[in-house]
Amino acid sequence: MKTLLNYINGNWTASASGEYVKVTNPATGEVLGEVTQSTAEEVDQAVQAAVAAQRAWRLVPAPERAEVLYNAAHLLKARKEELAQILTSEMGKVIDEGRGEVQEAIDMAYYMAGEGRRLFGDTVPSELRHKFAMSIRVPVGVAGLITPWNFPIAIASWKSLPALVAGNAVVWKPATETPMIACEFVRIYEEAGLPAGLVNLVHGSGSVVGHAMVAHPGIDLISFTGSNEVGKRINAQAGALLKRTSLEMGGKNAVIVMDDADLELAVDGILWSAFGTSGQRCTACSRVIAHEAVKDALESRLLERMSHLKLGNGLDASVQVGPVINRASRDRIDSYVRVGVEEGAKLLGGGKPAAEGALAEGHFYEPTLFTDVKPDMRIATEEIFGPVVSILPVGSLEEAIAVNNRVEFGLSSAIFTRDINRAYEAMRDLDTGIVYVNAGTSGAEIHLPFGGTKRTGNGHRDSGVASLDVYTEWKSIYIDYSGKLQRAQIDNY
Ligand code: UN1
Repeated sequence: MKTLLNYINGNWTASASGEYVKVTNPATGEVLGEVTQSTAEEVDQAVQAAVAAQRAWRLVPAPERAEVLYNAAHLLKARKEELAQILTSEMGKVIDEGRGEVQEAIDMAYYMAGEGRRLFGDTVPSELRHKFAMSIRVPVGVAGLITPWNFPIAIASWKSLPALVAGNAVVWKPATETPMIACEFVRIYEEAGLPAGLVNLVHGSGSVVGHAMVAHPGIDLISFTGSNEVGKRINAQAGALLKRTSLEMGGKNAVIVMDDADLELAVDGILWSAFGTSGQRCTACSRVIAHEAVKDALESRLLERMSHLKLGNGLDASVQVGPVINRASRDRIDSYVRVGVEEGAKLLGGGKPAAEGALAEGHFYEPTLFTDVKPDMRIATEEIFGPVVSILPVGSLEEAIAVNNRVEFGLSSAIFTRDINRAYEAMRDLDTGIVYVNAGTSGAEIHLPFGGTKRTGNGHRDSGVASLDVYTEWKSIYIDYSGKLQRAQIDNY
């Protein structure tokens, strides 16, 4: 059994609290380790280390900072399989997806390392003679990262890599369910040559460690991915301190299937987006907005394919659907299914926990399909974060787009159609941060901005160049080489 420790100022230490939480494999119930539970005191130690380390780091040329990121990228790549196994054992996603997630971190590391030689600002003409004008990016200072269990290394990479290449230090609270992969990621930074104090890992609960991070005056910004409920609390607490927050929260993503769609392709896309990661992605498809002309065909094809999905331990390569994260999550998913039935939605398949044989040791839920779901039902509007998908029939593209847009979230959406005019109309009108044409709602690539509209976020983006906006301030610089006072807007007019 492993003991998972904090990493503060380059030292692996246990919290003085003496408290630990067990880490278990959600597929088997096996106890994998225990993780130290920190207090505000350790947050303070981490912040002090970060503040001191950042003072020197900001002066290291960005291409040199990037060398550490390249090293980290190589190490992530060399350890891809080992990391994927760890990730799957503590989080549950099937091993293929575990590998995919580690690949996402590798891609992000190479991409952000490249930013060491870009970090572009603008040089623009001055309106005055003998005057030069430019804008540059400067680090914000110390970034507080609070990350979820569903993509424990990919999302940590989206946040920590741009923070570091831009010259910030990091205090990171990973999810309590996934401390093993977090420790491995930090070990990689350590081995890559990152100076002590630049990444500090503080394990513990949101109510103690997360709260202390948001409150700490030495942490300049908070980047958070997780539930809306927690995001709102962070925003309120940070807002009172005028602290920058980047929030990425819920989704209620839909796949639109038009009457001219390639149905087999749409079924592939829906199955992957709805049941991949057992529906526990921010980008998961939880609504299928189906044109009534293809609704029946879609239902029968989906049901047929669902009946062949194999549930089990994600480390077994033949398994397609792993467990959900814990018992509470399984129960919450089940209560949503009961709500759906009570609301009058038609349950076509699944609809209960899966607990036969070896599955009884873990937390499994049957892939579940509802149909004849109305747009205002709770199962059509609230994030379920499990393998449950609802079919909502519509009669036109306009209605499909309206149904997509009426939820309070706006992360990802997709349309299956062979009509290029309809595709472009959807690209223009779907009110989400990510839109797919002829692919499911999952599968964002790291060099594009990741995030959503409305209550999914607060206008910021993870990954892509856009993520640099979270971790940098703009500084505008004017150099007057005229040798005299030149007043802008006055002396030139
Ligand atoms: C998430 O669920 O928060 O697009 C991240 C995807 C993955 C990332 C998901 N690349 O589904």
